[in-house]
Amino acid sequence: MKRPFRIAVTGAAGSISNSLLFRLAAGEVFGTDQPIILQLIERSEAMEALRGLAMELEDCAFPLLHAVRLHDNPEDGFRNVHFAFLIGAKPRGPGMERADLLAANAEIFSRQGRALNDHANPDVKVLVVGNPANTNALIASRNAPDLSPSQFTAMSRLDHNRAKGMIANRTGFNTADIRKVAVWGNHSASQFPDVRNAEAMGEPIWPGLDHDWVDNTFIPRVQKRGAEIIDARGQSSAASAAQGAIDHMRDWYMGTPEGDFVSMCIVSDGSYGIAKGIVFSFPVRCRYGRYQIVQGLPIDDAAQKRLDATEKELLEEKDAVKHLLPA
Ligand code: NAX
Repeated sequence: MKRPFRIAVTGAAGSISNSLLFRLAAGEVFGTDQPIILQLIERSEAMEALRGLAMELEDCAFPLLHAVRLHDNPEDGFRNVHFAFLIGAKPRGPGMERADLLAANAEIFSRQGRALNDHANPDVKVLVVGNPANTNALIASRNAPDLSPSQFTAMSRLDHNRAKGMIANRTGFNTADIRKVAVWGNHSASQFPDVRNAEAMGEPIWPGLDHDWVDNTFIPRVQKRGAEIIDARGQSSAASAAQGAIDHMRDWYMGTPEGDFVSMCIVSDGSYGIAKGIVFSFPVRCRYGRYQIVQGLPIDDAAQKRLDATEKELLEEKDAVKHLLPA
């Protein structure tokens, strides 16, 4: 029997976690022969709800789930964890400005970064889902000086999957046949979902696509899909966000399929001229638990404008929290 992985999840009583946790416990991320221990973290006000969720997990009698621990602070919750899903975040309240939202979350994620630094397994892999996800990941990473920045990522996989789903719908192919979709930049309405290199059954789809549809329907629709879902169901994406988190962590740990790439927000190394140090979504390939940016994809003038716009937004976010970023 393998030794269990310790997995931390913050915001564990929330909507996304409610979909994620049962699938984690069923083995969908780390494999059906990998036992896990869940270390669930919530605000003290939500501990009773979390207790209820833990009872349900227990009642499923998942063979892989060796233990569930409940914590109301990240210092205990992150102890010895191998993987951390940072899902809990402060939502935007009435009258709250973007800068206030960034600052409120900066406090949460700087504490969590320090706690990961001091208490997690030194090889911990971190996925930030809570918004503003890219800048939250940057703050956590900068507060974890003993960990490598490459251990901190944020989620653009939901956007990637949305783009893939829409292209499959448009072209009549199955999503499994669509490859090499990419999402660049911030997980926000400035992101650039890019299908210029996409293939269906190994053939390029760009020449056969209506480029007006791409610019005026596809791109804005992926960018604003989160709002479209809130309008329709009165709540933000939950099950699809959990699916994005599952896909992100599974591919990071297990590797991406041959001949394809996925999108992950990672600390920029300057590839494609993107400012070093910001957390930016790039097309990546994963192998042996590491990821590498896919190099050499063609970027034309229109694509460059879109990259510039989303990079600018991330630089502004970084500037708004600069006082909370240790040198
Ligand atoms: P919910 O409001 O249902 O749940 C959030 C949970 O986090 C709550 O139970 C709350 O008590 C807890 N929490 C808040 N601060 C915490 C802290 N400091 N420590 C531990 N727990 C804390 O939100 P949910 O729908 O689950 O969404 C969670 C986050 O994901 C939000 O920030 C949301 O904006 C973000 N999203 C990110 C997406 C992405 O693609 N990156 C897509 C989906 C989602 O919108």
